Amino acid sequence: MSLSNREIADIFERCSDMLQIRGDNIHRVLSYRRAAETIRAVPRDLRVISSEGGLTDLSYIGKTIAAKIDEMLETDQLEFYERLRAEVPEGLVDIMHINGVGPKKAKLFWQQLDITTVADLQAAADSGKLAGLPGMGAKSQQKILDGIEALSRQTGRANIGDALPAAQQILDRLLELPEAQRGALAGSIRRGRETIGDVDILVASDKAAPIMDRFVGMENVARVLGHGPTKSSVELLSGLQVDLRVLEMARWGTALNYFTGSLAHNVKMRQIALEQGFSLNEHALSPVDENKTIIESAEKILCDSEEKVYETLGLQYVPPELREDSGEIEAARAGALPRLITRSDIIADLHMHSTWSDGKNTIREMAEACIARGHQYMVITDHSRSLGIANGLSIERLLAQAEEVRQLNAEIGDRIQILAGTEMDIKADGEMDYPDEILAQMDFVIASLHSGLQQKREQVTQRLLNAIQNPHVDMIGHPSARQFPNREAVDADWDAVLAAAQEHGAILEINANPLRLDLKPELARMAKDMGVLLAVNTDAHRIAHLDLMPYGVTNARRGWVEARHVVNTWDFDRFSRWLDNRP
Ligand code: DGT
Ligand code: CA
Ligand code: CA
Ligand code: ZN
Repeated sequence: MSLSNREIADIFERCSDMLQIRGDNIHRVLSYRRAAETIRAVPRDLRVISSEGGLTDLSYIGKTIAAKIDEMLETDQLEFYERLRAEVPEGLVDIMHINGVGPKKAKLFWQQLDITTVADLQAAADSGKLAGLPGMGAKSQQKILDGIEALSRQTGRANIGDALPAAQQILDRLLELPEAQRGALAGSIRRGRETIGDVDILVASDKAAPIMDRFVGMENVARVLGHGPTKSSVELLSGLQVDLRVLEMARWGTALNYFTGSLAHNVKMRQIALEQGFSLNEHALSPVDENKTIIESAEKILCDSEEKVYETLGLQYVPPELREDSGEIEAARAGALPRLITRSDIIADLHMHSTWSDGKNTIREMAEACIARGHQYMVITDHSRSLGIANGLSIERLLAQAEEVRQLNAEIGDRIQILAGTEMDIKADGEMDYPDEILAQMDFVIASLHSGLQQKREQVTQRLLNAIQNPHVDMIGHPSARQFPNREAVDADWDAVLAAAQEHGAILEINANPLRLDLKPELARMAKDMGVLLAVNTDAHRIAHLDLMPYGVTNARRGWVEARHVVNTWDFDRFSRWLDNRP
């Protein structure tokens, strides 16, 4: 592990906050804050800048800060920060950012009431203790409570890219226990939603106690919210809440079905069960009489698999990603569920970056990594010249890069086909960032929105249409430009965009990065219904990002997408024939 620019900036920001709480000179406080801002805006790796001796050329970075950056680059930590943390409880940083608090009050609460976490603060405000402090009153106390509530709304849902690895790790830990017969993630995380309210885990066992004990005793648990024989809940240090339920193997199917949800899917399932004379809950299918009352004397049907639940009700098995009551039950009844795409259908990645723009690995490294992941072909698509912040390529550099790609392909093309592409900016004024005669020389052209994302619907739609109608553009990257948690999708006339993509044969991307997942499932579903071509790509900026593909596949599955709708399931012959038929 080595610290990224972003992580180094975050550490300086926290140092600044802690110095401010401690009451240090404001110039010192600001020097760290400005350094953090500079680092966030730097388009190049600090490691490279440091190796060139260029750190102190950056604004607001003098010798002291540069030495601290070097220390972090070399040791992955900062002693100054560690010393500050020993002195100022780190939870105060979160407290000072609550609306209505600030550094002075954070310090006051800490010194007068020993408050060091947001939870402490909430408890003190709830019991009226804050109002008695100097400079405080009932009004300011209420304002703080409102601020805490706003904060919890903001951080209320975790991104699946954070929640899934954490959840999987917990499940794996529990399954190490000999008492655990079987385990699964349930709830929204199993359905693959983009954001997760809390994580739901089910374990089958005859002996719940050791499983519950290990769960509440994990080292990353911040608070135990409940610890019982069938259900426990914890809050992790990351803030993520996790529910664990332990049940007997014989009821696994009904339980997993119930706790996977969604609520709306469950409601429909219960209706269907009732129509067939059963009451369905997490424990069993219980026969009912004409008044829908459970017949106690009748034998209940236990299901040890989900398949059995659906089968008993005369339904096709519904994959979790479809369980949103958006037509899946009707389709399951008619035997008309789609054959959803899987990760193994995907044999190429059409969108990735290299050190030529803002990627962390060379073209050769990316190629070797794609080979290791079993891809048959790949496209290098660095940013274009307008995107200065991402070190976008001038025309000269683009052509030089294409040359390098073709040389590498000549060298290792027996192991993977490497195509020379670009992720070209659709500029804010609607122009393409490279002229047609340059695009004509590329193997594959992505066009993406990166700026002007607040523009009005007509303008954004027109920009997307310009790109789709350009005969050299093969694909629109992350079409709505949404980013979790804060960046909303652009406002566009999607009916018009999808229709144009269909007409001109342009591919729309399903970007697999969990912070994007764009097209979103609803739009992906509309697109494939209209016959628009799709592609699921990682948009990798480093080797590790190539492993984000499953998030894109899950997102596609939530859009009812099948392998036949997705071009990077095609073998290379078919894909290159398709390219040959485009300008
Ligand atoms: P989340 O946590 O907000 O991302 O969404 P879910 O779907 O994971 O919701 P959660 O954790 O409250 O509950 C997990 C599943 O349990 C939910 O999808 C359906 C089921 N469930 C929860 N409460 C009820 C209920 O009152 N009735 C029924 N039929 N099912 C429920
Ligand atoms: Ca949940
Ligand atoms: Ca839950
Ligand atoms: Zn990209």
